[in-house]
Amino acid sequence: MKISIMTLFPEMCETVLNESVIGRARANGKVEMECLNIRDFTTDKHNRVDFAPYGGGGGMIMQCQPIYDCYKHICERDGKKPHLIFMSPQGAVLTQQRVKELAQLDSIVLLCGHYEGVDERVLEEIVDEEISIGDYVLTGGELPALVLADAIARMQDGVLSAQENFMQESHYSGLLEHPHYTRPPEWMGREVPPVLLSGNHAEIDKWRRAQAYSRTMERRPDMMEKYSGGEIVLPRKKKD
Ligand code: 4FM
Repeated sequence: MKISIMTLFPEMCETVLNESVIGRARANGKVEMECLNIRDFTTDKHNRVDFAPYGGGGGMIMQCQPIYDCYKHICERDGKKPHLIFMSPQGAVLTQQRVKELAQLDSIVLLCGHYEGVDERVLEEIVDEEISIGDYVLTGGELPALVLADAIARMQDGVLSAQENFMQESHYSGLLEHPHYTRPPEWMGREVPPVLLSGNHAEIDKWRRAQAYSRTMERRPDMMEKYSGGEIVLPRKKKD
């Protein structure tokens, strides 16, 4: 999987992508990521990439030419037309289901807008899909692109540890997570639930599953409805 980010702020993206789990995955060749500076592709003699909107109103609009030439560069270099996603609040809201589907593709380009918008004509010409990370407005598409890149990267083979993969594939998936605890056993008068210290793995599993259900029921009843449509694993009743 190769993810290319088209942005006016490539250093911001590189910095984030070189850290932590994704940074390690890149270094180990588990995912390929690159950040392209849209400004490098402008043909404007003053290196401009944006102008005032036709029809007036405030702000600046990103021009077609540098964005189109940047995408064309990727296409010609790689000899294919990778799936291009434009990050914007007008897009379909991202779900883990869509992340899993996108994670199967072999190359993706993420286009980050900035300022007041992007000229609609280049969007019509090159965008395959428009995705939003949620119903709020940011100053640009970089943070959303990094969110999507992170979500896709962690689905690739070898990025998560065996333990982390197990958690993801476990029967709790589709529910919120159970609470987690680590040392010490008592902190500021708060004790770790004793079952977790019992060493009884069947009981621990039962407790965690019950916690996942009650949290989901309480905090995200909408998720519970969807989950009920899938595989239901109710906490086992105790045998008499
Ligand atoms: C996007 C600003 C394009 C300017 C943005 C342009 C967003 C979101 C978002 C801000 N993107 N999910 N929410 N983008 O707020 O994806 Cl030109």
